[in-house]
Amino acid sequence: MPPKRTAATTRRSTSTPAAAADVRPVEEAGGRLQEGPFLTTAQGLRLADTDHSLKVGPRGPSLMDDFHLREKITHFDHERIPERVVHARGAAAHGTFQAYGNAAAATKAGFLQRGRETPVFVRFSTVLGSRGSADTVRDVRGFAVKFYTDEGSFDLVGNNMPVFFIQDGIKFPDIIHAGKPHPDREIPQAQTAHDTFWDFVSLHTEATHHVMWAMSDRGIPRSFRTMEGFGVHTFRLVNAQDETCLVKFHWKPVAGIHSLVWEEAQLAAGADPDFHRRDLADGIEAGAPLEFELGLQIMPDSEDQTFEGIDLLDPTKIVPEELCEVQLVGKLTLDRNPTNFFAETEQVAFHTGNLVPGIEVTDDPLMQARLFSYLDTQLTRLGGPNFTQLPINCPHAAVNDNLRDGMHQTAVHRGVAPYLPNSLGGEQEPVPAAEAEGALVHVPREVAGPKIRANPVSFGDHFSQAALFWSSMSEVERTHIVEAFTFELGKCHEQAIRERMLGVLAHVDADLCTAVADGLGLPAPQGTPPSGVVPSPALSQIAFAPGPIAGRVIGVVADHGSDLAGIGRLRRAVEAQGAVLRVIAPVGGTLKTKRTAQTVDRTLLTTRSIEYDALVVAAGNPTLRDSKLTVLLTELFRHCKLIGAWGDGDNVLTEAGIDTTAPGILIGEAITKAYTTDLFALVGMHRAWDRAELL
Ligand code: HDD
Repeated sequence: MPPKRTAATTRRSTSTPAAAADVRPVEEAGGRLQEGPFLTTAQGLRLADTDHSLKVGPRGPSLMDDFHLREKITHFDHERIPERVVHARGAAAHGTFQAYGNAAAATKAGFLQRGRETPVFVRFSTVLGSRGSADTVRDVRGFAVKFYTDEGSFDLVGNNMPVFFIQDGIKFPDIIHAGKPHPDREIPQAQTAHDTFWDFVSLHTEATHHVMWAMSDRGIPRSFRTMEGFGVHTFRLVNAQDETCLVKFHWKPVAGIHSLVWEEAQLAAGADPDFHRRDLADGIEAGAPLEFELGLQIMPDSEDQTFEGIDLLDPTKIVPEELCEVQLVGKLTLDRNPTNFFAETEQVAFHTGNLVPGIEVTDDPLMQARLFSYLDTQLTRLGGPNFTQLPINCPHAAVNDNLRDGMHQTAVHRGVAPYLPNSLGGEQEPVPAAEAEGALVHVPREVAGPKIRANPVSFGDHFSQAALFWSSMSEVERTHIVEAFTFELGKCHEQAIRERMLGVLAHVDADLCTAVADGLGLPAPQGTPPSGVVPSPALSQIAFAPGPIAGRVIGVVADHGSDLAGIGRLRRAVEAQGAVLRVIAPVGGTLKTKRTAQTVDRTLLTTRSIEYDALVVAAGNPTLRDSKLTVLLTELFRHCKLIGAWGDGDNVLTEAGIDTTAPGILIGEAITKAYTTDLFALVGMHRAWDRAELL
């Protein structure tokens, strides 16, 4: 059967009145569904053989008239598109945003009104690495959300850190050139532990607050589901009465904010470079959607656009939550994996200029440059101006844009008058809408001043919030920050860069500077750190109460002869929490007793400690011993993760040299309700940080 032709594909361009732009859904586009019983060419011709090129006899040569060979190879030759210039490595998911309905006083944006549910597509990413780089490197994570609202698409293109390296977008190429691999040898990949990055940062002190975040645990999240997201800039909201306020957007993870430790991040980069991508897809597939609440910090739209002395146009500054509460206005649920990575995750195009009525931008000079860059970059990356017609980029609102032609035009537009005004379009010709009809009408604002290249004086404060961040950290978080700076600067070859960066840290905090200097074996310079800094406890990510464990992975070490009934009870309890249980045994296959069986998910050869948030040893094999098991357990111990055993399983821990009296070690008689309750509470705390003192 030839593909069915639709009205859209057969209609010829005439002088009939133009209707809405006629973009064919992909499933109607000439039989491109990749279905049907037979293999065909791109023209739909059925193929008899796709394994042998057309040759003169079995030993060739190949013939020029093999159109199938040429089509197959030509298409393959052009399969790749340029990767994103930044944020090339990413993974994404579909979901919905449910508004709580309490934001109407601040904004008229339709998707934030009561009862609204909006489809979304979210892409998480790292900034510096190439498309094939490892997930767990120390870096900022992108958190880009496309809301397909019925007023048009709104993109909130944020990061997992609320501040940025630079205050003015004109510096973006500089910071990225400094952070990317060195241009001569293209190394190191996906990391900032090298000379050019620290050369730039140490000379460019407005990056100091940002690098405090990047060197903290925020730079190595446990998973996409356990990181915060931030719109970074201050936005302007407009309500139905045309009243405005200034706002900062936050995403709060329901699973809590949790990170890896540095050694895990490094191990994962080798053992499973797809660590975050796999976790995202596996979690969704296992029925544990990712959940985040959208929060707003709402501040008056004051003349000077400051709040409590903080310049709201400076993207290197936060507004501490203790000064301005984050009000939760809706929930994002990511529960569907993409069907095709290239079509969706790779081709999705975000743009900070995709706004809806009720949300406007401010004069933040970083934001202003972004408004240009996001549209521009797609022209190269996606090969022309029609990328909004790609299914993942199609708005769910009706489109009637008078934009015509261009590379890869898939719409068959009607009519002869794609211009305004016209007298030939007939009654259905689009007309500009009024504000009451849903148009985005910019709030009128007076703008005046001399034409200059300069920063406001307030942008000159580069240290007060870096010190605020440091002062808000717990002891263990501070240790991690010191170790991160020491590691990164230790990887620099130029002594002058290390010394200059120590000079910068001396202006943040003397203890921080001394600890890093000690690690580098250098003298600590004197600085003038800010005084009177008031910590913001909300910045620390140490848990004080157990959080949910959905999406977490618990390993159970077992062998033939283990308490399989106990493993069965443990599995049911773990799965009831939305978490995953994996059985690890010396070799693969199935562990069986007469009454029950457990499939082995990993062997000691195919697993590594980074895969587990907790690991328990089953009763029944007290002599189980293997050097790989010892490595597994000692890594978990070092990373302060929960380790448990029931019955005589604790012998295995002792054999491996694990101190079973240390914090975060759970020994029980059997798998009972009480045991699993304690287990989940400890996993919900993420780590037994008290153990760190023993290490
Ligand atoms: Fe950007 C991609 C986030 C500043 C220019 N950016 C990109 C992505 C995220 C961010 C999450 C990946 C989107 C995706 O998944 O496709 N960028 C930010 C944040 C910034 C920021 C939170 C500061 C607050 N970006 C920024 C500046 C510029 C750019 C100042 C240029 C002046 N960003 C780009 C870009 C990218 C991009 C070159 C590369 C791929 C793309 O846009 O679509 O246009």
